[in-house]
Amino acid sequence: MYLDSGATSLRPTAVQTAMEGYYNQYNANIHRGIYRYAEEATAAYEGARARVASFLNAPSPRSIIFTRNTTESVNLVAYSYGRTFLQPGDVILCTEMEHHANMVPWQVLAKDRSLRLEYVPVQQDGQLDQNRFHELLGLNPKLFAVTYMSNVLGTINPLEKMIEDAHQVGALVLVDAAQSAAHMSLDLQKLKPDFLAFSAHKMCGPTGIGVLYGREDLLEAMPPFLTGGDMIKEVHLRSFTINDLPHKFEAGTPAIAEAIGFGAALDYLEALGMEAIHDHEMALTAYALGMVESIPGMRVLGPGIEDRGGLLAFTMDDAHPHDVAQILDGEGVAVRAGHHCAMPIHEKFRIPASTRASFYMYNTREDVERLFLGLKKVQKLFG
Ligand code: C6P
Repeated sequence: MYLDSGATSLRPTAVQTAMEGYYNQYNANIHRGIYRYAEEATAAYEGARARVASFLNAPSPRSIIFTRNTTESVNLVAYSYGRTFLQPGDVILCTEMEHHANMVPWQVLAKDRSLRLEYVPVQQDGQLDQNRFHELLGLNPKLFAVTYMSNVLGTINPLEKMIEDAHQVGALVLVDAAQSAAHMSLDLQKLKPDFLAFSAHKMCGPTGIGVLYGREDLLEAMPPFLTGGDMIKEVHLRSFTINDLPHKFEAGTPAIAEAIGFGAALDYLEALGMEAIHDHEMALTAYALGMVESIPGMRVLGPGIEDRGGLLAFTMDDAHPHDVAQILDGEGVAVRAGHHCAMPIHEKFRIPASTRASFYMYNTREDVERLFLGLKKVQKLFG
């Protein structure tokens, strides 16, 4: 029983079928050949980009860059935007609940460019401290990097308002949508981030492909991240000209099969309906939260049901999270234990690690019941 979709989701066969279709029927590199298969492959790859753009209600496919994952998307912005446009003494704002992928690149950039890195604190209830956020906006930050949904606390941040407020002081906003893109509908023209990053593998798609959405005027102004084939228009011995968006940021042969598989994953998600997926997960999360009291010593991290998404990280008095996960594994329940690549938020709550169950559309109430039967066993052994 799989309760670790926060780490990576399961995939429908439609995704593998789409990838096999490419490998078996029209395998070719893209943007190069003029034979039929190459044209078919190019059309399928660019079709997947258009699919992503429509899924996000992005203004144009030109603003969708395929990367390897969320981590690479954030690094692209830190290197290309950060190293070009930020000056010593500029302030970058981040939050204490970020995944390392949306924290370490800013630490590196801050050190490299002598920037000031400030953090919006997390309150005991697992929410961002909005008063402190507004105080920090008084420093006129140039960039605010924030997660839509915490992979530990489950907190869904009120980003529409926070982005509006950050824009008021002239800050750009990068949203880490790694945990939210799979679970709720995203409308870029409503949310209005300047950059947004996520990975296909958490939303029924293949590993090895992710997305960076960027405002087109910003992407136009930014220099390429990686250089080589495909990102150029012309190359001479001592000079080159840069290709148009989005190819400017996609050097080398990309993950063609993965992009095509990702397109099929988005078809699958939209056929089910993002609202229906979200409602189903929230019903499971509410069911799970309702059972917490039956396990003495179980403490759930993060806010109440109305401010969270479909995951539940917790500690158990007297039992280490790794032991909890191991016993649950013995009961056939797969959960994640550790710091979930978010050490600072564990430090904040003075815990070394936590156990996390995360839900998706294929999980059922019976899965939640089995999780809690397993936790009863843990409690009996350690309690
Ligand atoms: N979190 C988890 O089990 P990548 O590895 O680049 O696809 O995604 C990184 C990432 C960024 N932000 C958030 C909020 C995330 O949750 C993740 C990935 C997984 O929680 C694996 S560590």
